[in-house]
Amino acid sequence: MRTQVAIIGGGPAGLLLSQLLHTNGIDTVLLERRTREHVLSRIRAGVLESGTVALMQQAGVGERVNDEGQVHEGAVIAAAGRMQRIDFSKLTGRHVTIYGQTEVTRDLYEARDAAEAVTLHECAGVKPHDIDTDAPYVTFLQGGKVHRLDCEFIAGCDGFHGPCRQAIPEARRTEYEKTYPFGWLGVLSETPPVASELIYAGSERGFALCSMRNETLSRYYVQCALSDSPEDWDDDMFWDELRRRLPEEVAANLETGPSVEKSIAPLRSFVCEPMRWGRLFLCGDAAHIVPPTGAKGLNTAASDVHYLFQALKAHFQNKNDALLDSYSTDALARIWKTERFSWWMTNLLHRYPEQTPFDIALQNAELDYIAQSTAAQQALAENYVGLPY
Ligand code: FAS
Ligand code: PHB
Repeated sequence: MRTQVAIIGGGPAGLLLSQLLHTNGIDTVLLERRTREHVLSRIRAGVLESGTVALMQQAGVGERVNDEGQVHEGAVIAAAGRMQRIDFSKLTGRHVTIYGQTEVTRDLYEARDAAEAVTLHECAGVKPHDIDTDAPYVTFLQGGKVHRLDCEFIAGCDGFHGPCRQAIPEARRTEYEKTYPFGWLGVLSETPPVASELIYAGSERGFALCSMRNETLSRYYVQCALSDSPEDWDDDMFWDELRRRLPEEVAANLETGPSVEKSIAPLRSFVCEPMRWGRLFLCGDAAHIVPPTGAKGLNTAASDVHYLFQALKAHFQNKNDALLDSYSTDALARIWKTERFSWWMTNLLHRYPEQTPFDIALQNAELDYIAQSTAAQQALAENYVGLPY
């Protein structure tokens, strides 16, 4: 089997890259470890930057997100006794779109089907080879047989636990990591959202987030202990704790119902440098992770895809490798800014186990500053809607 670009991983990064390359006549084969149903069962991100939506349109999958995605022109920070709306449109002229990652992957899978693209599922033992030569290849097990896929480039879109990052020699990799002493317990409920915009709440009991997928599907999160498991929280316990962390006037409007999904995600900041080794290019969670507080995970995978797509297009169409050579530097410059913003939003709104009164006073001073300064609100807004590519 041969292709121009082998893509390892069928999450949003791999699917979006394969579809963008296809629209420019560049052949790909995508190798995914899990079944399509499993990939589509994941409940993850919900907020799309305008750049991510633009990439979906460029990839020919912009119709449903345009029809069903909800444009949000602001969000509320509820902490320190106040509800502070951050007006994205007024402060930046831009907005975000509420559209679940599950739907993004669904749209991309359907586009790959329509293009009769080669997307192989249940591929086991996927392994990149000879990445530091001009004839790399990938081996994998599928249907009880070992297969070899020869290619010109390999895109490592295999997420945090995939094999591609490890294919870069350990001695040449620099990995930066920060783990947070708490997680997020997330609940999906078939109930109307408590508010028309997202509410990021900080309280002495910890962080909470009120989000949604559409007018009848709500997504809520509460900060929880790393030692917790979803089974420790029955629905009533979750709703009671969420109410305690919200302003009274919001809690009074909360419509509860049975959870249709309940999961805990640990919070971590992680960056691997470089993101390229020979003919292997890392993309998305394979290279970096952010705490979800800034709604950046999926969107930073999308910006990596933008840089890698432009670089591969320049190679195949103009025999120009300048963008391939600058890919890691270009992608990391934006990634580190999203790491900073996600870390900053997390510090602003979460309660840490060993927090001192001084730490809490600093949090409140930051919240006061945001409430009183248009410049501070603009800085938050321009990071949240997405920095330029
Ligand atoms: P993904 O992890 O989505 O996709 C990688 C793919 O590679 C997977 O399908 C995996 O099965 C496949 N793979 C792995 N190993 C392989 C192998 N050996 N061979 C072949 N395939 C392999 N971001 C937000 O913005 N907001 C959120 O609320 C949010 N919540 C999250 C909750 C959880 C539990 C997690 C894990 C992440 C969350 N994220 C959130 C971040 C998330 O959305 C990621 O940023 C996004 O999925 C990144 O997309 P990919 O880079 O494609 O990685
Ligand atoms: C979500 O809707 O899942 C969501 C929204 C904003 C975040 C994180 C998650 O910052």
